This record gives sequence, structure tokens and C-alpha cells, in this order.
Amino acid sequence: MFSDSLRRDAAKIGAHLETVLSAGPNLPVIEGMRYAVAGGKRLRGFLVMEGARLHGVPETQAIWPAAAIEAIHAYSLVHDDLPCMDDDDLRRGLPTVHRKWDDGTAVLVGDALQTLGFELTLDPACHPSAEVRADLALSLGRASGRDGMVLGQALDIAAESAEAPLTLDQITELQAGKTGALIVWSAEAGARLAQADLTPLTDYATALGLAFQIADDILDVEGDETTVGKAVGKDADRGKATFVSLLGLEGAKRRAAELVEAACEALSPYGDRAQTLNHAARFVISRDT
Ligand code: GRG
Repeated sequence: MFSDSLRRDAAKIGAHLETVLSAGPNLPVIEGMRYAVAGGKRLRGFLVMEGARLHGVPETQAIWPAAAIEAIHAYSLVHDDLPCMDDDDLRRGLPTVHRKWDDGTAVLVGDALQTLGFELTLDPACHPSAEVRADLALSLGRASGRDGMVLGQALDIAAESAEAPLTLDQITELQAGKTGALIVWSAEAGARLAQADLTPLTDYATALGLAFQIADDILDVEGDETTVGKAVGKDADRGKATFVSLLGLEGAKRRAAELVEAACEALSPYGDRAQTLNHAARFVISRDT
């Protein structure tokens, strides 16, 4: 079953992060880093591992970018939860980092997790070729920074004070940065390690990233706070334009299903070998957390 494969890889990625973070002084920032990377579905790390398997890349190498992307993702959640951003008390069913410690610790935890992400892709154990490691780190910078996730987050913040609600095209562009860019990087990483053509995985993950965000908007409307592990209903409370507010609940579900079909179609060059990634695409729109 797909959920078993996801859990297996999640455990391996979690163990790798624990090893990496096991040393260090007894300080809130170090404890906060361990706390922030614990739990979660680890979908991004799973995409790295599965993309690597598809290209015959050993797990001992793939685990590095898989842990890296989970560190970067965790940093984004810690900073997004801060009072100056989304001001959330709950993440993965537990108090957010700034609620458990304080704002300053949460800023440092996010900063240190971000730099850890780059450290991990550049570790010599990740790939014998420095050129491949540099390609991973450069593309990770582009996906997570001003051309990717930070850009999407900045567009999201700007939209809060904009005169008119965002259009569907604008939301699509915003989300391609905010959540899509890390998902695309994750799916491409295995092909980067193998120095193979990225195109099928780029196309797969571009559609998947958008479907993931639509599913997130649907969960904000239909999800249960205890199961989702974070506050729900926030978008509607703020009158924020989302895929659900623009397409309606049924329209959003239809669009997400079309995107999943497009994602699977993009993997046709891999034939049956892409079955697990096809299951991952279906999982993204059927999840309840
Ligand atoms: C602070 C620079 C900066 C960026 C923050 C990703 C992000 C940008 C904010 C997160 C806000 C949010 C809830 C976005 C919706 C999509 C999303 C990233 C959900 C959480 O990802 P999951 O469901 O979480 O993969 P787990 O806990 O499973 O890892």
C-alpha cells in the first residue's frame, strides 16, 4: 500500500535527521530544530527517495537531499507560524515552536534549519561529484528563495492588503512559488543525482504541486482540526481568495483530480516503474492531513 511506502521512507528520513541533529549543545535552538523536523507526512522527502529509485540512485545518497528538503520545509513552517506571519499555535498536532519556546528561538530554529538544508545537499556523502552537489544546492536555493517559496509567500502577504481579491491565474502563480517550488525540486532531485533528463518529473511535480495546494484549500474548508493537526477555516475567516473560493468546492475537487491525471500522464516515459509516484499523486488529493 502507498501509505506503507510513505511511512517507511518517512522513518528513514526521520532517522537520518535525528542522526545529523544528535550532536550539539544543550540549547533551545538545537532542541527546537529536532522538535520542528519531527513528524509530518514527509511527502517532499518521499518524492526525492522515489525519484532516486526511478533512476537507480542508491538510498545512501538519496537520503541527503530527502533530509535537506524536509529541513527547508520545516524551516518554512516554523517561520510561517510566527505571530508576524500566520500566527498559529498548532502545527502537526503540537504547539508551534514559538509557543513552546519563544519568537527569538523560532526565528533561529528556522534560520538554522534553512542553512542545514544546504549543508546536507553539499555533504560529500550525498554525491561523489562536487558539480552534482552544487547543482542540487543551486536549484534548492532557487526553489526556496526569491524565485520560489519566499516569492510565493511575499505575494501571499501582499495579497492581504490588495484592493481586489486575487484571480485564478494570480493564485496559481503564487502557489507555484509558495508550495509548488519545493515539491518540484523534490521530484527532480533523483534525476539531478543521476544527471538524467528532468522533464517528466518537472511536469509531474508542477501538476502535483498545484493539486497539493488545492487539496490544502479543501482541507481548510472540510478538514477536522485534530486530524489535520493545525487550525482550519482560517482562509474563509480572513476572506482570502483560494482555489475553493474561486472554483467552488466541487470545482476545486474536479480541478485537483484533472491535475492528478496530468501528473500521472507526465510519467508515461517511465511506464510501470512510476507506479509508486502515480499512487503518491492520488494520495495528495485523498489525504485528510
Ligand atoms: C516563511 C518563507 C516562508 C515561507 C512559508 C510553505 C509556506 C511558506 C507556508 C506554509 C503555510 C501552509 C500551511 C501552506 C499550505 C501548504 C503546505 C506547505 C502545507 C504543509 O505541508 P504538509 O501538508 O505538512 O506537507 P507536513 O506536516 O505533512 O510536513
